[in-house]
Amino acid sequence: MATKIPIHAVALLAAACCLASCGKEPASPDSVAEAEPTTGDTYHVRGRITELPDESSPFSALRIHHEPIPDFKDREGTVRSYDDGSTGMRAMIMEFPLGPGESLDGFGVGDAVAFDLTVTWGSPPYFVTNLVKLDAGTRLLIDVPPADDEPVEQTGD
Ligand SMILES: [Cu+2]
Repeated sequence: MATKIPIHAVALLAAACCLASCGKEPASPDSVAEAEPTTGDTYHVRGRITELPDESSPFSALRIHHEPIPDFKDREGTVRSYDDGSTGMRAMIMEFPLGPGESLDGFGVGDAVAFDLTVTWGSPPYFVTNLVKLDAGTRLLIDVPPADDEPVEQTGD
C-alpha cells in the first residue's frame, strides 16, 4: 500500500526523541529491538590538564587541552573537514566527564595525560576512561613551540 509508513522510520524517530528528551527512561519493547547499540566510538586522546574539579568552585570541572582527534565523528557519524585541511575535532580545551570507576587522585593541573574518549551521544554524550599520566617531559602537539623571535644570547665581544 502506498500510504504505509515504513516501520523503521517510526522506530528511528522514536529512538531519536527518546535520546533527546528522556535520557534513562526505559524504552518500550518495540524500540529496544530497533535501538542502536550505545557502545559508541572510542578515541585514544592525549592532552594536558588545565583544570581540576574543585568543591569550592561550582563551575569547575576536569578540563583538558586535547590534541586534535582527526578521525572524530560528529553526532551524524560524519568526520568534518575544515578549510585548513584538518579533520575531525581540532585541538581545544574542553570539559571531560569521568567514566565509571575513574579517579583524579594523583593528577594535577599541567599534567600531560592520555585517555580513551568514548562518545555515545547519550547522557553524558562522552566520557573518559583509562586516564593515565604521561612522562613529565612529554611534548604534545598542543604545546606551543618556542617563539622564533625569542631573544638569543649574544656571545660576541
Ligand atoms: Cu574537543
